[in-house]
Amino acid sequence: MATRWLLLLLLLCASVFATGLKEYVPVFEAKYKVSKTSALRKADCMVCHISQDGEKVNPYGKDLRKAMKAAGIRKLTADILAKVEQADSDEDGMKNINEIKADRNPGLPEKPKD
Ligand SMILES: [Ca+2]
Repeated sequence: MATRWLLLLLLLCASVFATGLKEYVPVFEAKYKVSKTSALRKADCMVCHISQDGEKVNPYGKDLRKAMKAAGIRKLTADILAKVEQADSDEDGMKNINEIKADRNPGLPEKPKD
């Protein structure tokens, strides 16, 4: 019986977390006017996360978390996104804002296009 309740609780937590992720995506897409055909749109949650189901975030997600913590808020806003624009979260030599403008994932290091 206890196992069943634990399982139900886990499922509930997982769905709440998944809803949280989905609330962040529109904030990002609205701020940067992400087009329907872009790589960033296709990346969806993976702009910040390593896996669709998890807590794990990529370096861009980590910087956003730090900015939220520093601001004392627990949700993503356009202002928080702006705070990490000048950083190079994935350390590939290109600032986050420039990667986003170039339709590249700011959390995944890529070689600059020639
Ligand atoms: Ca970068």
